[in-house]
Amino acid sequence: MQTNHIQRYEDNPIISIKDVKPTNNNMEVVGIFNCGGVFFNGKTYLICRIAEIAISKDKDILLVPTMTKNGFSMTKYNRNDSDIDLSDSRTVKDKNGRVLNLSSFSSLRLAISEDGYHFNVADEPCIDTDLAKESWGMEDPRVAKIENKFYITYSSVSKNGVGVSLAVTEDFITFKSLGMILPPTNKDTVLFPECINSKYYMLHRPSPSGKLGDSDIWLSDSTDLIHWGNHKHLCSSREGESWESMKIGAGSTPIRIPEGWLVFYHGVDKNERYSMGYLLLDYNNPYKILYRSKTPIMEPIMQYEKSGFFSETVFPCTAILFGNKIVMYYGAADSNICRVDIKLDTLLR
Ligand code: MAN
Repeated sequence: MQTNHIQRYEDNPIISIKDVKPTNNNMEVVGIFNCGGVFFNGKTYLICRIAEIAISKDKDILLVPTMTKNGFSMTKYNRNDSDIDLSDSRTVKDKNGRVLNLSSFSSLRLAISEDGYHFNVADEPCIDTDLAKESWGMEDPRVAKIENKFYITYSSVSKNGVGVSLAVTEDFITFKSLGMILPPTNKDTVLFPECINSKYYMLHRPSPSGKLGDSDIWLSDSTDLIHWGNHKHLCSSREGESWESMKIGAGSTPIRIPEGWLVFYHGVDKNERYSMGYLLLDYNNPYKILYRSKTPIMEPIMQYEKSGFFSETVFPCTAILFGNKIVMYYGAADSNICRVDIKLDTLLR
């Protein structure tokens, strides 16, 4: 179903597994999905998350790749082992629910398009894996253009947890890592593209692991993009039967529109179904929420969103404003990248 303001591209997905070359002959690409991107010098640049598993000759054995200084090391898990839990396709857990490993390894590669529909995906990662913090992979990039540089926030995953790292590029050819800016457990971090009252701002999503607190959206500020403070809780997941009862996380880089800052975010329900909503934040004081969508503006309803490496998922990371229209590139079922065009006037009406 399409609504008045949401127009999915009819030939979705626009980038899929077949467009991606595996890292080597022992690996199989299982997804190209959550991507951060911008429109720059007439081209669309997307930094895409590529997930790969190791090819196993024995169907009962799951081989999990992790990065070491000598290349990939494979950890073997027997799918019939009753001591491990593979019920979530993304992880290998023990019987107590502790994550022993991710089931795939993710890296970040650049995809470039002249027309916004046809993309070429690079064969190599654009940002190197840092073994100290990313031996389990790099995930879910977002890009913000700030003062003529492009800043990339992404999740760094290792056995020590998931934190948020920052990298910068001026040309999408050379990239410089600026280190981890938020320690575990944190992800879903988007930078505001402009300073507000001489400070940089970001939205992020800490996940308290105990029984106190929820996985909600927070807002922080900084004077140098590296050191962040003034942490404040911005908005909560909604309780009960809601489409966003379990957790929420910022999706795309905030867009400045006349009404304020427009931010698309994902909400997860109790069945781990990922849908999309939006927030409108005050332009001068982003701590003030002017509007929050009550119902999802997009849910996983198409086959390519309902079924994949992690099913029932739409995951927005890129929204680009062209006149009165937003062009969004989103991850579908942790398998593909899709495009949806969103008409602003009907969305905000
Ligand atoms: C988590 C992240 C995302 C992923 C969703 C759905 O939020 O790991 O990368 O898309 O789960 O699996």
